[in-house]
Amino acid sequence: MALRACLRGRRGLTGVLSQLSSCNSHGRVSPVLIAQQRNNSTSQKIQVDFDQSTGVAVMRMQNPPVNSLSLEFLTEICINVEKLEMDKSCRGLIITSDRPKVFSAGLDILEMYGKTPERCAEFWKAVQEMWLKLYSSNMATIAAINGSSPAGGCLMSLTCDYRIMADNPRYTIGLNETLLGIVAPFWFKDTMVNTVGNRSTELALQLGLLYSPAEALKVGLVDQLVPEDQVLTTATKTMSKWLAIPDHARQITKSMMRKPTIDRLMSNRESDIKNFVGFITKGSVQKSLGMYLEMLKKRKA
Ligand code: CO8
Repeated sequence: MALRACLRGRRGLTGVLSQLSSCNSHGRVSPVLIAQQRNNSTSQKIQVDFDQSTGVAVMRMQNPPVNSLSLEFLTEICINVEKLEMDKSCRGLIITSDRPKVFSAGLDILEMYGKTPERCAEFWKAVQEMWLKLYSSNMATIAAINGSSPAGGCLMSLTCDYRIMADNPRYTIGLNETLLGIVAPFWFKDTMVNTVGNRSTELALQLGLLYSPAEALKVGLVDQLVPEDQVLTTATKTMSKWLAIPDHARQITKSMMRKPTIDRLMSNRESDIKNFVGFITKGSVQKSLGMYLEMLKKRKA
């Protein structure tokens, strides 16, 4: 992957220099230029605003009510990330939510409840695909976590290079799978270990811990807390720091850190899908999921 990063040769130092040369005398990019170069694309569930003058795309998830990751939504995410990845002028990606109070509720539980093994397999392949695309991205990636982010939502933010969360004690983040009577697969676990270390992951996964923003910061699950209305602006400012590093050096370093984890899933994709389907279609697991869904509805009532 490091080689791929090199060969694809995202802008690198030359890119940084050419970007500087398009600035005015105060070092700012002209607003006219920004307006001309902004490149937006919207699918039903995702809004992407790509500013060519900065090389940064903002991807907003808008899948009501809680940005749960269904097969359809995961597919849209993958297509959009792939498009940005192919566009060499896009160097940074900020992922955020357009929904109030929720970044993402994680995997769509309805995709795992009462579905055929074939459909479950297709769904799980899409979950793997999203993780692979984001975790191995050559772009610098920042999660602007402007709401709760349990389970798959937490995983999604863990694929990013940096996490900024709204400092609102009502929000939580964590891999809470055991609370649903299900088990986070090895690559969820590996991603968390790579972020917060073995001991914190062991506690978090066994107990299905959902952390408040302050607790998440303390354990290293997020990197920074800011007032809710500053999540996106802080992410944008932070991104310029990441993009000041020559791309090839940053990409090769990222690849060096993440490659063993990615390779592990790549060489076990089929068996991981089989494990998931075998596990999720078990009667006892289906019962747990059914009870959890009921609990969600009751809590609302
Ligand atoms: N999937 C499907 N529907 C969901 C989900 C979800 N993940 N989360 C919420 N919903 C539904 C609710 O049931 C509710 O539906 P309805 O309107 O029909 O009653 C609607 O969305 C709105 O939910 P809330 O009223 O609860 O919304 P709030 O804004 O009050 O709260 C939260 C938002 C905090 C996100 C809350 O909804 C919540 O805690 N949701 C559950 C989150 C969760 O536990 N997700 C785990 C999913 S499993 C996963 O991601 C990894 C699985 C790994 C599998 C490994 C197997 C081997």
